Formats: sequence, structure tokens, C-alpha cells
Amino acid sequence: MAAPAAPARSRLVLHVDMDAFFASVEVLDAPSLAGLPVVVGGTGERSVVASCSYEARAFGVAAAMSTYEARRRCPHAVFLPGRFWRYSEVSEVLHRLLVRFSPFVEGVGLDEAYLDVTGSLRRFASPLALGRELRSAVTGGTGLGCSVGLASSKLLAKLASEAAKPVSGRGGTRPGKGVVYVASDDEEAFLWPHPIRALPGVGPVSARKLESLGLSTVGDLARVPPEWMCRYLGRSAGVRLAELARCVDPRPVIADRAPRSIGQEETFPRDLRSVGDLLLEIARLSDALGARLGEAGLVARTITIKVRLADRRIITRSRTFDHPVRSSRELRRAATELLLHLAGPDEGSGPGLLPGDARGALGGRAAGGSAGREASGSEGMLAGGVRLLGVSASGLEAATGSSFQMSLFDGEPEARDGAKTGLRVAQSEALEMALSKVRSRYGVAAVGPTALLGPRGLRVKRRGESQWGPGESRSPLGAGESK
Ligand code: TTP
Ligand code: MG
Repeated sequence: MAAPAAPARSRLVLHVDMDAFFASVEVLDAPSLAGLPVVVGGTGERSVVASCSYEARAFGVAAAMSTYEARRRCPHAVFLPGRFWRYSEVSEVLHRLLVRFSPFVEGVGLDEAYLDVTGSLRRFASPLALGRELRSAVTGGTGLGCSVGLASSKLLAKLASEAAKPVSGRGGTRPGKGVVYVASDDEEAFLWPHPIRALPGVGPVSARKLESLGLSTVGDLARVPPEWMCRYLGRSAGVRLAELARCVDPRPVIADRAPRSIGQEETFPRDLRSVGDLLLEIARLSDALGARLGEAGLVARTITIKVRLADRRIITRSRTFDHPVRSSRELRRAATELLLHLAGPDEGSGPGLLPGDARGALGGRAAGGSAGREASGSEGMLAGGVRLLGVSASGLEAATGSSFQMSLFDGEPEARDGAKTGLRVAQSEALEMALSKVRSRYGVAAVGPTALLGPRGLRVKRRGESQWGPGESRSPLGAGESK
């Protein structure tokens, strides 16, 4: 599925590429090969090398070289025919690891992928820290080495991962940097010394043409007027190369299997009848959902609540926002509005039915546009009891700095005061980040909104908890609290 990633400029793209992939898998499965020159490819007369270990590269062996030539250069290498099924198996493991770092993963071949990690960056101290963690996760999960590049575009991220590779030469093999991050201020200094063949779309024919004109590096290309390139290469190739040479590469990361929606739901051991209880559950579910969106680096445009009544009818209600939503607080407010709308006009104002902060969060506003499958009329629909409650987020996008700024405190008094809003936004972002760090260290129950504080501490929703019905002994409200 094609899913939109973050808009250009503000993006952080990560490129990961396995080191000597086929050859490394062979070494992994036969450890006695470690440290030896290993060549994987066809063994026939007209065959070529598909992959070779860095030890083989030290003898001048390279991918796409004829096997005959590889044997001549390194006769003592171990030549193997390759096991494609096994490489696919490892590739699948790699993909499963990568989606933990971003929902926007675009696989390229078996051993490389681009990730839009713009939103995920919030969980890490820096782009380099993110890259290092991903690299050690890949190595830990597959037993294989990989190289990682990070930059604002696919072009630069790929070149950065190449710059992170191990190095082989006459003197032997030495480890590479492993992770290279190209900051936006360093893009030209990094890109321009590369040969023009480093740019996608520059094949041997174009390269020869440009080299015959005295242009050998990307920097040389960047210095000639774009019209000049169009004259020699044709309009579309000329414009494209002129842009790439100036570090302009807006190609998006097209996610292979990005989620359409993320949701939390819970089936209760006893049907809930009080709006107060339902709102507490909404708070728990929204809190858990906000944490999951944050972990995935996503924001959402549409919030949906799902209610299964005691008679098993299902009702859904959703609201679509014109700004992205991510914080637990905003999710909770939207879900609360939707639930109260279902509960009927009197429910939101009756004394004692709502926790004080839930009433405050509503700010007297009515629920926005709603849609969904209707069980029957909506007045007092929940009075017969609620068996299951769910909150989900769809219309997902990668979170960017600006999407957070627009989403927070919208419609609240502080939002009208520009200076104050900026400060609150920064404070809130710092708070969300701190919460996420505390939770990753001490567990999901370590911190949460005061509304979830019960006599036994925080009653947070854990992922997957009660998804298919409650356990025997657990009450979501704690013993004796359920009405
Ligand atoms: P690459 O990533 O280009 O090469 P590599 O992983 O072997 O080495 P490195 O990335 O460290 O430079 O290709 C990935 C795999 O794709 C490679 O292991 C074998 C396969 N492949 C082919 O089958 N034919 C080819 O012509 C090439 C280049 C690769
Ligand atoms: Mg590779």
C-alpha cells in the first residue's frame, strides 16, 4: 500500500543496507567460513558474482564481475551457488525489525530499505542515536552486519549508508563507520565530491557524455546552468539531474505495508452503565492510543469510537479534524465528545456523571461531524449497558514538528495568545517526550493522567490487553469499583 510520508524539507530519511548480504548469510549459517573470502554467484562459464565477502573484495573481487575473473583474482575463495529461499527468509526478519522504527518502510530488493523516520526521531536523542539503535537491532535480530545512512532525502541517505560501509583494500578489511548522518548544513559538502555516477539516473552513457564535457563530480554538475544540462541530456533528465546535484530530491518513502489505523479496545467483564465509568475507560484507551501513536511517530486526522452495547449491537462514531491529532489529551477530548454525543444531550451536564476534568476538557463544545453504523436512535443509547469500548485513529501521517505545533491546545484559551502558545507547545512536546522515556524505562504504568489514578495506582491500558475479552479475575475498574 502506498502511504504518504512526511513532506520534503523537514524529513529524516534512513537508508539501511546489509553488508555483503548473500555472502554474510552463508557465513552466518556456516561459521567456519568466517574471515574467509566467500563468493556467491553462478558457477557456470558465463556466470557472474552476486555477492562477495569483504575479505574477497580485498583481492579485487566485486559484484557483477564474471565468476571466471573472480576465480582468477582469488582462486582460494569459497565459491557458493546461493540459496535464494534463505536470503528471502532473512529479508523477512529484517523487514519485521525495521517496522519497529517507523511505519513508513519501503523495501528495495531483499537487503535494503528506506524508512521515513521523521516522527520516530522524537524517541531518540539524535539521528545518530536512532541509526545506531536500528543498526544494533538489525545485527541482534539477524546476526548480520548492516550500514545505515540518515539525511533529509533518499539520495543523501543512500550515499550516507554507502559511506558507512566497511572498507576493503590491499591491506585487508577494516570496519566502516556503521552509521553516517548528513546534517542539512553539510549536504553540499558531502554530495559534491561524489562522482556523477553516484546520482540515480546517470548510467554509463550519460556519464561518458558528461565526463567528455569535463564534468566528473556532482559538484561540477551543480555549477553548470540547468538549461545547459537540458540541452545535452534532454529536458526531463536535465532538470532532474540539476535538482539532484543541488541536493533537491523530494522522492517520498512509499511504505510497503503502513497501517491504515491504530486502535485500542476493551471488552469489559461486566457491562458498564455509568457515563462516568465509560469516560474513565475512554481516558485509559486514549492514553494508550496516544502512546502507540507517539511510539510509531504518527499523527491522525480521524478519531473513531466503537461501542458494543449489551445487546451486542455495534455503534461507531468518528470525527475528522483539519489538523493532525496525536496527544493522548486531544484523543481523549475527541473520544469523550463522541461518547457524550452518543450518551444523549443530558448526560454531559448531569451532576456526578462526569469526572470534573472530563467536563473541563469538553469546554462546552458539541461533538463535530460524526458518522458510522447506527444501531438505532442515539438518545440514551448507552443506557442498556456497554460491553466493549474502543478508540482508534486513522488518516495516519508521519508526525513532523509543524504537525505537533498545530495540533496542541487548539481551541483552548491559551491558543489565542501566540507567545504563550509557543511556550506551551514546547513544554507539552518536552512533557510527551519525557513521558515516553519514563514509560520505556519503567513500564507503561509508571506515569499517566490523574484521571486514571485509582486506589491501587495507575490503571493504564496495555497493548493487546482484553482485546479478545477479559480474563477471569480482572476487572478493568478494579475490584469493587465497577457499578
Ligand atoms: P548489494 O547490497 O548491492 O550488495 P551486498 O549486500 O552483497 O554488499 P554491500 O551492500 O555490502 O556492498 O546487493 C544485495 C544482494 O543482492 C547481494 O548480496 C546479492 C544480490 N545481488 C545480485 O543478486 N546481483 C547483483 O548484481 C547485485 C549487485 C546484488
Ligand atoms: Mg547490501
